[in-house]
Amino acid sequence: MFDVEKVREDFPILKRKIDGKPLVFLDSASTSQKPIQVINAIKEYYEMHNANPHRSLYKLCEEATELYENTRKKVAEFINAKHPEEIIFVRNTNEAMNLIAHSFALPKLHNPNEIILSVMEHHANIVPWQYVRDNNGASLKFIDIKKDGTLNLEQLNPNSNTKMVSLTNASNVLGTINPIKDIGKIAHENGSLFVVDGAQSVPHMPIDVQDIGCDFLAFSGHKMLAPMNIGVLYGRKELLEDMEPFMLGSDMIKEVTLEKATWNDVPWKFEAGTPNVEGAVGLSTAIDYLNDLGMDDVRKHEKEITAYALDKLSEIDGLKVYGPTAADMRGGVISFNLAGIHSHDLATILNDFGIAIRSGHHCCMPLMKRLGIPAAARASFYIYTTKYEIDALANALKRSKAVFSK
Ligand code: 7TS
Repeated sequence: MFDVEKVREDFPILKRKIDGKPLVFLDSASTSQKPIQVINAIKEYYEMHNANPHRSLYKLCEEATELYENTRKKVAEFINAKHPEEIIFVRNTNEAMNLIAHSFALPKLHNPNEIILSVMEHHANIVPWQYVRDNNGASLKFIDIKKDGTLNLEQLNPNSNTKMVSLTNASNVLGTINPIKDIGKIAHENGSLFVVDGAQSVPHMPIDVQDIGCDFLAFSGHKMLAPMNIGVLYGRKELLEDMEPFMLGSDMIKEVTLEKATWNDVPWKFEAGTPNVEGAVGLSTAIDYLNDLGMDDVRKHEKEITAYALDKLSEIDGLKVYGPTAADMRGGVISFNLAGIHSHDLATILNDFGIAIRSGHHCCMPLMKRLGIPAAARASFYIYTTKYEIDALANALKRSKAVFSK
């Protein structure tokens, strides 16, 4: 049985006060807070097992290697990948997208090939493809959104030149959850690869790469209870084997002479240099934590909080929420503007109440332009978010409005 108060006890930071007021952390879409289990696992790693993995035969090295490689297996199970070798450790979603762009798209796509994206993408899923376009002549097409903040899928319409469709599973601004399984089917019927940005979905709902049928999935550990600088690129094994390496040096090499080098097998071919074992240990513990809660219950809790928040925010005059109106069509983020107040001012005032929200363009400048706004405020939720925190947000927003109307 999911018990939010019990969950909160595991997060030391949630006991913090901000200028004497209890912290209300509503910025989990930027990065999640970390439970004590993850913090302790990292501490134990450094106290007991630290060594550079894959390199030597002594006990500590064996242990560090096992911790790192066992996390790969755990991640594979978590997203139901067929093989652990399909899991590449990267720093974050941005790096995962760069890896696909450099190792797959740059060498394999060219004019007149097309990549389909959407206007709701995070810069991480736009800028690497612009680089590909500018360096190999491929073209980009952007699917628009409809009035309700969902994708206009009539515009998907791939043609014989469309080689890749890359879309977010859940928008970090609109909250929209896209029908990726249906989109993947259309992409594959056309012979296009399907890339999914899972930064805002993998931490929040059950994700099964075989069921979705995607070719690549990118996500960040730091948004799902793990530390920063450990992320994942899932890729189908046949594709990874046929791709060029991304970064060159040490662990990704099989043999080097002064004349040439040969590459290690997948996945190590894509992991140059000393890896982030501490991050892997944290990610492994984070996945255990989420599995213990159950990803269905994680989603259920967030849907309930989102529905409650949509309801509470709708009571505030002059407050406009962006994205779908129904909580089942959204992840746990709500972006909004309050008439006459810039989102940065709003975030500053809310900070005085101990409330942490994000403001600005959320690394989605093209979407801001499409919505005709310079910026938005955003509250985002996770397993530790409570209804009383939403009440605190709604009350603080009402007070902010009063301050500004003076
Ligand atoms: N894709 C989406 C949909 C995201 O929301 C983010 C981060 C990224 C990619 C990039 O993740 P990173 O770990 O590589 O940075 N989004 C946010 C956000 O909404 N606020 O801060 C970071």
